[in-house]
Amino acid sequence: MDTSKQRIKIAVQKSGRLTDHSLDLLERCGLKFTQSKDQLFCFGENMPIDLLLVRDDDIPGLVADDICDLGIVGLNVVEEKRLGREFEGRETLFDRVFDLDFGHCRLSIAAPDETPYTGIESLENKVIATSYVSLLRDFLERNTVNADIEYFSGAVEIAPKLGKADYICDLVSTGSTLDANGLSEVEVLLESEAVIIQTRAPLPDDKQELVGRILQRLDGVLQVHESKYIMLHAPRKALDEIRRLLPGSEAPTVIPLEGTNDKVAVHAVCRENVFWETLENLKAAGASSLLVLPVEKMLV
Ligand code: PRT
Ligand code: ZN
Repeated sequence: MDTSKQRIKIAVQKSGRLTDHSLDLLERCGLKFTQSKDQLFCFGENMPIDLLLVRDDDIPGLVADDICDLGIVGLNVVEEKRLGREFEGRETLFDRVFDLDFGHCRLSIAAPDETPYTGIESLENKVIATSYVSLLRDFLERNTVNADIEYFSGAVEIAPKLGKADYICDLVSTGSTLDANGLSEVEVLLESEAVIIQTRAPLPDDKQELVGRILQRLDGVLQVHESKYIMLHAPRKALDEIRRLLPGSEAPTVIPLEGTNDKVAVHAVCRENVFWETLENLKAAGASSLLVLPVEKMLV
């Protein structure tokens, strides 16, 4: 008997922006894994739930083809695949179950700063470089704009400088990549975040029950945001940047530090997990004496 058939497989990004958050979320659902030597597979130790670690672009296909039962991937990738199949007249074979509240970004059209942009009609007969051909095509069709789509697999932001395109269409999160390349956002096509998708293939009862259980746990974890209390010292002039970097925090408490005018203590409740990367970014912005504490109870 092939016991692997009864195990749930979840496709997760192997190495990228969604990896830490995806694994963290699954661990918070009480799942424990051991990683295989080739690092492509994580065996579920305490439940028959395994992970396949793959490139994010492959996740919708693996779920659609029923190789994985569930997948965690950006809505941008899901929508690109869904629309790509729709344009080819093929059915979408996965369902978006719910949004996971991390990996936030948006797919936007950006113009070189010197380009006069007066509205969507400015795109008429222009060339737009993107890796998101289907999402862009859908947007142009919905707005009855004729423009040429130039496929770029990466480094889309340099296309105008290379003389390959008039505009670009790419993911934006902080906007610093656009700034660094003299580009400004002119249209937002899609607001994206990580989502969980499920295969449409019918599952045997025991597997369906297990998928139901894991989705229920995920839902429970998402409802209780894992808040952290963060304390740090910062130069007063870095406060705006530090506020921007604090993940999911509302107005932080700013306290003057005895014996100095230019430094303050900042205390904030962050309603998202605080990763090392965030602490490193805060430090680079001038913060020191960083302390992150778990929040046990909160009454707001
Ligand atoms: O190797 P693999 O194919 O798995 O990874 P990848 O390189 O395709 O993806 P990765 O890890 O870069 O991103 C995975 C997912 O994270 C994306 O599909 C989005 O859903 C989400 N995400 C969130 C982002 C960003 N934010 C983001 N800022 N994906 C990419 N970017 C890039 C963007 O393409 C641009 O180059 O970051 C740059 C812009 O960032 P800012 O902060 O300068 O605006
Ligand atoms: Zn990718």
